[in-house]
Amino acid sequence: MSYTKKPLIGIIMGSSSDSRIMKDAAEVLDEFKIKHEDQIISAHRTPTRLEEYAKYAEKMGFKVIIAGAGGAAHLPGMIASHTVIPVVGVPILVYNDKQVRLENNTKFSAFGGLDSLLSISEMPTGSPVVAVGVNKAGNAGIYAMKILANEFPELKKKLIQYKSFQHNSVLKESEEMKKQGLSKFVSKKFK
Ligand code: RP5
Repeated sequence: MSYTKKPLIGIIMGSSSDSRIMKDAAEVLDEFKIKHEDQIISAHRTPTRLEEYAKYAEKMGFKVIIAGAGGAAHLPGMIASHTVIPVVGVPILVYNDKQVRLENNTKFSAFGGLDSLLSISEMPTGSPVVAVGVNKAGNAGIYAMKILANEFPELKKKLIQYKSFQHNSVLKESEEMKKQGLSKFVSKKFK
């Protein structure tokens, strides 16, 4: 079995308006050449499709499902209730730009993403879904990769390399800060 040819990860989201956030998960997986399949499944607007998708994911042999949703974010939990495939939930700060906005109503969600986070993380005992931080779809991609790495030693190696890359970039930045002094460092980096 090859993770580069057959999709072993399903990425789903509740609305096209989630796609700008969810693409971060896809980008991480693309970077590591992990094939994934992406779809829009709405727990509320297409409830029957949700059940079908869970069966489809099992048939496809997906190892992980990354599910993003905003507001009353039921998608990750409902998918998890229909399958034993591990689900990583991405709480999304609802963008709401599909609706006509009232003047000055440029706010995204009344609860700033906490609504989605709690909807996803507060699953009942016995039906777990893991949740990454609000809008942290990239982390969901890395987490899914970690699950796959249990089966693919090559991916484990890549994750170790990624860790040392992170380590080295912090060291590099720290060296710059030490050399330039804090004020100069800030004005150069965040100009
Ligand atoms: C949720 O409702 C979706 O996940 C989305 O974040 C939110 C708003 O959806 P749209 O009104 O933008 O389609 O189901």
